[in-house]
Amino acid sequence: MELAKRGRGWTNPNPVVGAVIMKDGRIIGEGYHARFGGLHAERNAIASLRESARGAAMYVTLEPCCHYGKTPPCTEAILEQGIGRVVIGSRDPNPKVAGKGAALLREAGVEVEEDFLRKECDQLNPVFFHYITKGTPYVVMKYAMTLDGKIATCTGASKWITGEKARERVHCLRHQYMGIMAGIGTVLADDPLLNVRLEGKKSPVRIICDSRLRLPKDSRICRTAREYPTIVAHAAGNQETAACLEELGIRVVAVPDGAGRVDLKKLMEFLGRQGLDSILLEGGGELNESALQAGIVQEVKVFVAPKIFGGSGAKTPVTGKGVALPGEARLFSLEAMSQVGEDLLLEYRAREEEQGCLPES
Ligand code: AOF
Ligand code: ZN
Repeated sequence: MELAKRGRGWTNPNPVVGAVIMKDGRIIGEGYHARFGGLHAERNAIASLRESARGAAMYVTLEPCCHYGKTPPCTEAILEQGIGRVVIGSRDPNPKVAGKGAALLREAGVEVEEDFLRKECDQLNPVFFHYITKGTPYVVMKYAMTLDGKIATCTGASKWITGEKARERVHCLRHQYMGIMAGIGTVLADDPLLNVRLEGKKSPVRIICDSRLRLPKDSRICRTAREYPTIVAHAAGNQETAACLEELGIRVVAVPDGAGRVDLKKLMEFLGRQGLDSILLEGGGELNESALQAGIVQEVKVFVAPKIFGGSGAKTPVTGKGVALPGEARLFSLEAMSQVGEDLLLEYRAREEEQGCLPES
């Protein structure tokens, strides 16, 4: 699992996978999937061998593939090496694999154990499981708030809520997901770049929801559109403005919902078709509410800063209409909590997602 994590951000839309080969209680080989299109974890582990793996055991976080994709089947390499036992963490919901990898190995006489640390292994790839089965990006709503639930002061100032460590963590998250999405309100208020400013990490595709195409030509998003791929989704923007933005290198798409706003479900289908497996949603409140209402949010990550702003007009993470009764609330399950510098990071999965995305055991 630790090996698998090294591939984070580089393998999308493929999973992160780690593999270890054991013989006589010793690790004789290890590898991970390092980048999209590259060798799979199993083959990298085999490539690292300095001795024969005949009769050895392979521990792998995901069921080995048995299909010809960008690389030949891993099951073939495992059999060639004479590996006698394969211990598998996650099952692979990819229809091309889905149990066929494990079955093929068994039929060839390999001892196969499945569901080993399955829950922990599954947690490595929520994005892959969602995208391979649904075809739409896995959406992570992220925000930072004070103890009293504010994302800005009453004057609108928001720099900064959390400390440096938490802000650095956000940049790591941006590297991990293929897209980053914000509403025009946030862009007009903060003029953000929405890129990654860390050595050796990559930036996501920027997606701006801008119903009426109000994105200013001199915004930092527009000025950097040739450097960082940018998509602007609108509902009722005029042709001329759209053409202007396109000239700056921005991809402009019309996804109207019939009520003058962007249809987020349709936008997710479009982005999925473009190959985007994951999106970090960085609000603000209006877009967050619309995203929740559209049912496109799979995960929520909240940074809580040890401060209080107060102010009845100060912005909160989710605005819009909201629900009328507590019983109508959207429900989430706590997945993890950790301290990042002086701030707290709370990570939640949407309840529907929890039931819907993982393959049956
Ligand atoms: C990976 N890395 O380590 C393993 C994967 O297009 P390909 O040939 O790279 O195959 C991608 C599929 O292979 C992927 O959807 C998953 O089902 C399976 N296993 N993929 O990218 C790996 N073991
Ligand atoms: Zn493979």
